[in-house]
Amino acid sequence: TLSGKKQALISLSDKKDLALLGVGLQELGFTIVSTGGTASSLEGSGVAVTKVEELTQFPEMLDGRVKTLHPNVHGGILARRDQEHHMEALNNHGIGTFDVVVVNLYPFYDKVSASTGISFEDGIENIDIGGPAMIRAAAKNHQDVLVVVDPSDYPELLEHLKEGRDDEQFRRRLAWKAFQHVASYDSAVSEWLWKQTEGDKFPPSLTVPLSLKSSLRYGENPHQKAAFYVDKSLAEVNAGGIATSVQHHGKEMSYNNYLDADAAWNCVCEFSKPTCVVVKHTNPCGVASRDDIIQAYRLAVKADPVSAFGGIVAFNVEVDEALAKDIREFRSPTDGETRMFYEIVVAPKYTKKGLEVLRGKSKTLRILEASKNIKGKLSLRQVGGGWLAQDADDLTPEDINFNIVSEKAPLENELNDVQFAWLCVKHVKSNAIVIAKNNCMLGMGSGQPNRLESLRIAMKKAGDELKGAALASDAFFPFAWNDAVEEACKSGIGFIAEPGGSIRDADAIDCCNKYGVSLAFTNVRHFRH
Ligand code: 93A
Repeated sequence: TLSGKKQALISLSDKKDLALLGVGLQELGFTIVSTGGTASSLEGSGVAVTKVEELTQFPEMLDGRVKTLHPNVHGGILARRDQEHHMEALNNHGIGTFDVVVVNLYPFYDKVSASTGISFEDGIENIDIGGPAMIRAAAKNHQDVLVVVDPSDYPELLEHLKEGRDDEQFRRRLAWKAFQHVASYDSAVSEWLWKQTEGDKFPPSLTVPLSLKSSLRYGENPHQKAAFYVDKSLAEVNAGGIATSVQHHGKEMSYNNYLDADAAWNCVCEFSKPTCVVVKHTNPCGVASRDDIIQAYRLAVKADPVSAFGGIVAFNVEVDEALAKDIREFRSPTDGETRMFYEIVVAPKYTKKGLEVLRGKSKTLRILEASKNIKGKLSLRQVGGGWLAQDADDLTPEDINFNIVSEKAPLENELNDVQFAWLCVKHVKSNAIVIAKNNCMLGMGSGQPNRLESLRIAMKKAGDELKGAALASDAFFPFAWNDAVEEACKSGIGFIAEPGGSIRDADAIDCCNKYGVSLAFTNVRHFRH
């Protein structure tokens, strides 16, 4: 500064740890310049402050729209200390330099989140202009200015200043973080404005505000580097999902863990009755609903105990002590001896005791608490050189009509079985076939390049139990006679549900009629690739 005293500029909406910062900087001999609310809060903590109006010799004006947008602020941030003419210009105008700039922005996401339902005008007023300008200026001039946007960086900042260190890497890291903060903020504003203009019209604008959640040890394989990003716009509106889940215990989540946990959680959230879903390599390999969740858990594992070993177990109800003990003790139905081993347990809630028991199962078992995904999200997939965007497959059983096209009409319990199979098949990779009975998945075939092969795998897994069971197919059967439909009918399947829409639909109907099997067309396809 002019007086030779170091200056810090602080302007914060999120005032977390402000006292710690203010007191720390004051003790280090900094003069602190601040905006209205931030200044009052600092004074309340016994920190001396210069109000920004004193510095600019202008009042905050236009309802606060113009507070810090002034050469006395921006000159002091942007001047290059190593350029004589820059310093001369500051001197001529009596402008002091800023060594530290701490700013975070108006809480835009919170304000425009659906739950609070704010007006368009209020949304506009919550677009921060002065804040990003200061952050960008300081980040551009990070060679001379330390810019901080995250309260968790205050301790390191203070330590850095105390030791008089000059660590170029630290400055650059802060600048990187600053630009990320502003970029994700601007994406959220842009996304919101798009929605105000275009509603839910497709295609959407793709300015997804991402922030790095964590670096991962590796990707799908150990030779691939990997990281996990959170969609801030979704996180801020509490959109739920695996990205915002809380890990209570266990080894660090891996790339594949996130994929599998997501698949298991999405599937289990479909069901309204107490349900357990076991996932392996992103496919549900065991699903069961029961009033007693322990029974559901055992049945889900029993559906395919070989696959369930090392799998992900998800529940849509709280895990209490009794369930946790069963998860801990349950022995593999294959040999009746080996205790089942899992990578992850996911549930919406745990009792204290339940958590304690699960923690005792193994050091590595990852225990996740997740909240339900909101609907209407965008699904994005990368292909070489671009992205594919689509609506998430959000249809619920209420959206599906099982139109009976066979002579034989199903009984009520058979209709229930087919609905259950349908909810499962939606979460199995195509070509997907699911066989289910009495709220329990008996067999599934996934990922085969032809439907017949998926059917055969599902039937093999269901074994003798498939007599009278229901079968769901994620897409229509291209052939019936001497093909999948006839094989299913011959095996004793009682009810088949498929979308229909094949040029050989009539064959499928004739075939089911010949064998006395019920057939429903849903008109809805659930490919998942
Ligand atoms: O309305 S603004 O876009 N115009 C400005 O000149 C300005 N300067 C700082 N918003 C501005 N700010 C923002 O005010 C900061 O980014 C910070 O989030 C907030 C702090 O205000 P206060 O100290 O009054 O609580």
